[in-house]
Amino acid sequence: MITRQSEALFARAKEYIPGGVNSPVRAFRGVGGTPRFIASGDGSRMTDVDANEYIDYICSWGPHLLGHRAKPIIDALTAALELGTSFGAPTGREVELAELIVAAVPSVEMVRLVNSGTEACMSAIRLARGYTGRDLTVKFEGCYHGHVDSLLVKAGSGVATLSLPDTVGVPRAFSDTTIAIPFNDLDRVETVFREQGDKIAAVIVEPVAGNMGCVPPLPGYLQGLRRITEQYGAVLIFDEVMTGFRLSRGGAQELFGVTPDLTTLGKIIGGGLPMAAYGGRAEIMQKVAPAGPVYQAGTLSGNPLAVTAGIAVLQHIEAHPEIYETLEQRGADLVADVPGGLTVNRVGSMATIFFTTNPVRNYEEAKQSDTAQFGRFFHYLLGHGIYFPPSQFEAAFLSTAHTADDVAYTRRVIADFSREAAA
Ligand code: HOZ
Repeated sequence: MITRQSEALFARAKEYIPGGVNSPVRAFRGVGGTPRFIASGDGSRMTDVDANEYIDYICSWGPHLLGHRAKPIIDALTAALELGTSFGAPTGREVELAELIVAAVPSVEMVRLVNSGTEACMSAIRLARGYTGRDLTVKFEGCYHGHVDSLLVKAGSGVATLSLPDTVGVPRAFSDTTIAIPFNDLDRVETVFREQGDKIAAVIVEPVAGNMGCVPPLPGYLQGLRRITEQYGAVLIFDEVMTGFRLSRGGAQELFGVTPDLTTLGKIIGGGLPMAAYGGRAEIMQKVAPAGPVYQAGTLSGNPLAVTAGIAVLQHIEAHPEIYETLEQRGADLVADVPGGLTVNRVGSMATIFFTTNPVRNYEEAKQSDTAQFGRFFHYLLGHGIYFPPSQFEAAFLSTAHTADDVAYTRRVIADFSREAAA
């Protein structure tokens, strides 16, 4: 596979952009080699600047539920461009998107639009503090809620991929407000609340973790978090930036039947443009300025183009509820032939193949994976035109544009890799 143009661009990029990328995992440090610079995307495929084509299982890290250049999004954006790109004043389209989110996500009675998942989680935490008058946050090791100061403690995603100490640049006073405990361990949550329950403002969790690889909640875990937070008057925040509108129209909270107090959303609700949101019970959301005293603002919040793309996706989802059956089927098919000796975690259209024989239920277990072998797997797939996340600690995503043939081919290549690796 020729990668000359990508190599040249990467060399240039490193002169001007730290590490040559604008978000760390993209640099391929977890797997080695040169990141592919992408020229275009269409449906399930991306093409790099050397004209290599890949079946894309990153989907822009989640947003492309309908695949690249989905027609409803492109049509809506083309029309919207004619009207202007940003006004810094309210638009009817923001109201429309808010209504679509509220209609779909069980916990969300009111919603505020922001620009990134980081911003959504940061704002939700601040709101929980303002609402409860308490300072502490409980998070789970290996979960990642964006690069919010206090939430980088024991974070997954790029922090895990690069094995970085998680608090460089974060004042001790901020990280001291975070209690990080293992995912999927309710006893630890009980203990923490018994000891400091009256100081805890919020528990924030990815209901299906995606940033230590895909790690589903154990049966009863989310229900347990709901019960304990209710008992102690803490705000339960589901970070559904990855899972929102991916696992079902109502996200993981609908799938598992647990309603948090606040929810953060991102990725799919922007249809590939920068967009995120936080929302929840009206009583809590009414504390956000200017309705209430908890301040949060943004010049490009509710940007008309991002909102237009979001509306197009959410309307499509509303009109086509059957997409979730297709996504489930494709997800199941993708990992159907993964041989023993590896651990597959999958919920619907998000999945991770862990290079370990152990079950992976938390970050400690994810870290048992053979990351060197994962790197070989990644490059084998890439060499066969399949673009998986370049880190053991990320989830792969499918879209409705992935065909049965795409998945069957990928499945064969995964099986070939395993056979060759065992030989
Ligand atoms: N933090 C993202 C994955 N969990 C990576 C985002 C990106 O590199 O675009």
